[in-house]
Amino acid sequence: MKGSCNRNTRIILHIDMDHFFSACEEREHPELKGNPVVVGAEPKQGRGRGVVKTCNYEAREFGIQSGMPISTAWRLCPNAIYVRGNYRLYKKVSERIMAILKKYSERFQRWGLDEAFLDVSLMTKDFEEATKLAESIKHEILWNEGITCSIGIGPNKLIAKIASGHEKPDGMTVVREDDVERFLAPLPVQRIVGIGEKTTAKLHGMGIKTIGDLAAFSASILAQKFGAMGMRYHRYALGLSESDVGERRGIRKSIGHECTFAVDTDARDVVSRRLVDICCKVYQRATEKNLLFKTVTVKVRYKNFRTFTHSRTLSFFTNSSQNLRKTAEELAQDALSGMEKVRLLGVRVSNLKLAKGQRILI
Ligand code: TTP
Ligand code: MG
Repeated sequence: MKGSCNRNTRIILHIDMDHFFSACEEREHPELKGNPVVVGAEPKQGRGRGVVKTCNYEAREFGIQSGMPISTAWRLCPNAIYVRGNYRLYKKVSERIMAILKKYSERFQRWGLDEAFLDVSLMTKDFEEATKLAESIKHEILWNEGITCSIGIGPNKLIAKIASGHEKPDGMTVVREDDVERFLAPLPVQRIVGIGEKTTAKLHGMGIKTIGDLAAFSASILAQKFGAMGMRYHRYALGLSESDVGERRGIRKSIGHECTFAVDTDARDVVSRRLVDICCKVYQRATEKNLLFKTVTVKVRYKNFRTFTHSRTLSFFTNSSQNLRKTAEELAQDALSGMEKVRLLGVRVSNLKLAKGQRILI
């Protein structure tokens, strides 16, 4: 819909780099361009362990995706170029991109290594002007860093974020306030931030497949089934989100660490020791960033790739290593009580807040 918008309407951009890690690799090694490129563990002729971190869009055409075992990626495309991650490089490129973005609006919020929000309401008079500004951003990042990004423009952070993923790669999706319902209704529920695999499965069981289905569903039944999150999902499905850009500047959503055993194991002491090591790493990273956490998640992947994740939300925020370790051990107990061999173990803390600060919500 054209024309200038109501001045109360906010105009928010969400910028997300395309296939970020592999794009950085292509930028450093232009000879990779045009080939399928996979960043992650060593494939070892299909016997490699560990997972794909990301891959470029050429590799995605073979069905490869983030989080997939590297051995599966190899089966799908043995001729892809496999690269181990160079995190120092990704961090540097990320910092330079964030510096570019910050110049466009002081209402800036980094949202992970390769994505950020900008509130441009004060410097653009309508969505047309905001689109032109977004084109300049894309151009400047491509010119300076050789990397494409996708930008979503919407009346709030929720819509902007969903929109940036709508036409990847090198996309630009504009959703004006009047178009929100039409835009959201046909999308699958898992496009809403925070709706992961488990919640999606539950919602499907209730006959809710699309965001439109969720918006039309009874908020009170959602609250009964999912607690406070149910109410929030319903509000999100209606396209409602009030949080300001910059509210949680620089704070991440979760901190996790996982590792794949060199050999699948059912030795309880080996698994327990590794769980403690992983907890230590997560604890260190959380305290370095001065963060408290409330939710602990343990992930166990078995030899047959069946994956168990179990979370517990404590009734208080904490940064105690003992709380983390004890909760992780309790959560892991069920998963490790069987005889099945374990392939991968992971621990994640979420529901974070700064030791002095606000909670992290979109
Ligand atoms: P994403 O933005 O989710 O993915 P992407 O940039 O690779 O691809 P897209 O074009 O779909 O945006 O994540 C950014 C980077 O974070 C990604 O390049 C690699 C890393 N990452 C992981 O390490 N593990 C993961 O499971 C995911 C999803 C991403
Ligand atoms: Mg990305």
